Amino acid sequence: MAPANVHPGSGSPQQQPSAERRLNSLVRHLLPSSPRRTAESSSATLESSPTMASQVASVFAGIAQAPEDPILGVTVAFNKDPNPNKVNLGVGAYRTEEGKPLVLNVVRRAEQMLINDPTRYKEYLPITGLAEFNKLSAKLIFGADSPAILENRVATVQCLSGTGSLRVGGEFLARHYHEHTVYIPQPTWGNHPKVFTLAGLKDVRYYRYYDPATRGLDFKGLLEDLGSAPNGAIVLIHACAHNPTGVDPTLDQWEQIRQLMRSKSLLPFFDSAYQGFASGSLDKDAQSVRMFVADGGELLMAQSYAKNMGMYGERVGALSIVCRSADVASRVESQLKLVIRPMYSSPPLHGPSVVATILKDSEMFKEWTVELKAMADRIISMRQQLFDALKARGTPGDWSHIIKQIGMFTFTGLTSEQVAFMRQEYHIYMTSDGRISMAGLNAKNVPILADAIHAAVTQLK
Ligand code: PGU
Repeated sequence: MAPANVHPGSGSPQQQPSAERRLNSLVRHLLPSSPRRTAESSSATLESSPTMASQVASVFAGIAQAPEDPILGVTVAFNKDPNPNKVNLGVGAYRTEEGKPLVLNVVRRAEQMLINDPTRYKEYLPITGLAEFNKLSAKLIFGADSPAILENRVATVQCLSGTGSLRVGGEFLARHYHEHTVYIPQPTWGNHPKVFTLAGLKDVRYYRYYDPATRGLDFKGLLEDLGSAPNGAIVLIHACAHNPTGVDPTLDQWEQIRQLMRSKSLLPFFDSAYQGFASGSLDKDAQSVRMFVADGGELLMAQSYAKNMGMYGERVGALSIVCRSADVASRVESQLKLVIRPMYSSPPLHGPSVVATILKDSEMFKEWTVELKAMADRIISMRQQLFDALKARGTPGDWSHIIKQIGMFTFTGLTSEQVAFMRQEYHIYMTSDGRISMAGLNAKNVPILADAIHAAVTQLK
């Protein structure tokens, strides 16, 4: 019988590495034997024949199929739908009135400037990232005249967008903070509990936040739950434009939350993914954070430029830890480096260079705020259009929460059955909790959405 495992260029069976020979002999052993092998089949080897390779048990054979992500999986399903009129209101990503993703003009301009600069290299950044970007990011969220910045007691490290900032902050706390209980709002962005648990903060608990009856803040429940939290517990707070509910505390309520938290030494961990998107003003959307900094206490801040600068895929963000003194901040930074180095060594260069170019130039900064406000305003006008469209149809229910809620999302109150019905019948995609990304709406698809909601609430009660 001719040798069964000669691969073109691989030499005689004797010259093959022994592991490969053993594998090929295993393949021969597992395959049904044929007394008369043709020259073609006899020349097949493990590498050249996927069908043969697939008959060897994989070392990963026992792995279960993982479910799709509840948010990003909506886009996966949307992309598979061939219907030309489909609408994606799942992921929180801005779309223009024409339904297209947007790169801000000011971002294009900054990128062009960077490309035209022959002095720029692609060297590694330090573990902590681009120093200029870090300083500017802290100023953006805390305010240029923030006492914490002026007193040099903020440790800021560049991270992989908001998610990476939360993760690095979580791991830092798991290593160096005495309390591992973290409270997150009910409901919250679905990744929060996973990020914290995997960062080593294993005791994740919920505090009441949203009241489905009023479609507003459950302020009493929030105060009760934080009031009974163990002293020193970490509390995750959405700085503005709460995801998914679009419900934020008033300034007066923030002040009460601050007093309660400080009285129990609860450690605030702010997540700021939407600065500028709630009101259109960067300063206004940072008010909650600045109240907590003004009292001199400590906190963590995870910042993302995904939405407000449209830098989604560039993964630009920062983690700041506000400390009591410059000395503590410097030691905190040294420990943050030990969290980051074995995780991804150092962060990417392009995104933060673009952001820093914009933040440090007053004229470009101004241009950014105008573009940001235009995005926020378009979203606000979509709220009104959707509300009006439902009113015009006489859709049962009170839909005023659509115009009361703020930020990128409306938490519609639609049930998961109604959501499934709208996907099936109208090719409208949203997360199963009934959240819709207002940024995905435009004058063309608002009537389609309103028809779908009307049908869903009248047919499936
Ligand atoms: N925190 C909150 C409250 C968020 O809503 C998001 C993104 C992040 C952090 C993370 O943002 P990155 O800066 O991109 O890491 N939430 C969006 C985007 C899709 C997703 O789930 O990541 C959303 O649709 O909820």
